Amino acid sequence: FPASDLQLNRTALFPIIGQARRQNSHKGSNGTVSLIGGTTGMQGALVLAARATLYAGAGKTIAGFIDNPPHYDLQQPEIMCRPAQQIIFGPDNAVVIGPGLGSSVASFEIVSRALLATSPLVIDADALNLLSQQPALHALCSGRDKSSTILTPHPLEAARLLGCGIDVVQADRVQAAKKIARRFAAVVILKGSGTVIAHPDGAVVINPTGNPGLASGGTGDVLAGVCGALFAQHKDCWQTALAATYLHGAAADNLVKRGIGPVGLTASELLVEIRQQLNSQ
Ligand code: B4P
Ligand code: MG
Repeated sequence: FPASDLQLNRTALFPIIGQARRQNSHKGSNGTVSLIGGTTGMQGALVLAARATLYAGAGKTIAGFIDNPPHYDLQQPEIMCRPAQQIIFGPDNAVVIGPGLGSSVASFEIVSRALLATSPLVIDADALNLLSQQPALHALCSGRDKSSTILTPHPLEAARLLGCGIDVVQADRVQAAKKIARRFAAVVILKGSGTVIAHPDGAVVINPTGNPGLASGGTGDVLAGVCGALFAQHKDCWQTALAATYLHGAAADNLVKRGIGPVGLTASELLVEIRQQLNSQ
């Protein structure tokens, strides 16, 4: 994609959205996503992110729960549920870390392991909070290949990453996203109305899709899952961040057009719509 003057639309995102699958593809060639988080009381966050990976086309999804893993997801038995400690990091698995992760010692340790691995990595929620609190994690993040990490903060998480107030972030969202991208050497998706996507090299794009129907619990977890699935399939960090954000917002816009929201739109309802968006030409 071209850099800062990119008009984000379906045509620009053709490398990912509406692309036919190779006739002889198989689940191994459609990308594996491992997700880490879901502490007791927050398991739903990881489940939502894991379900989103399936609807966004991942070949294989493994959900690693930081404690008390469920045997399986009754509604989505395609997801393999494991203790987080059993997740294997490798260059071929995309990893989503953070939804419902908590801030225990075990959480810190697994975030370090994830940052040290070469896997394409999506860092969300509690993993972002650990990153902002722990200089050792910050150093590991900055040392990674900058085309292998996506950070997905909402404004409060962004404020923690920058060590400033939420009002400062919201007063200049483009600058805030750029600063985080540079500081952590990662592609940043600064969420909220007018989500800003920033590249560590300075490129910046404002996403045109999305609406206040997304302002409810779990929609951020769905976005993290979509990022993981597209990253696993297409490998390109920047394209993944742009396409995932666009698709997630477009799904919400289409639901609202059909009267499903904005009031009462649920994160789960985004899933089927995201699949439809991804397959439509
Ligand atoms: P948490 O308690 O950490 O919430 P969460 O678990 O991360 O929720 P979730 O994962 O579902 O949603 P997320 O925001 O990641 O913290 C929430 C707290 O952070 C709030 O209580 C508030 O203090 C602060 N906060 C969060 N967002 C804020 C904002 N925009 N302004 C000021 N304070 C904020 O992901 C939500 C998804 O929905 C994103 O994709 C986002 O882009 C989208 N979205 C939300 N509102 C939208 C809108 N009006 N228009 C378009 N898209 C919107
Ligand atoms: Mg969130």
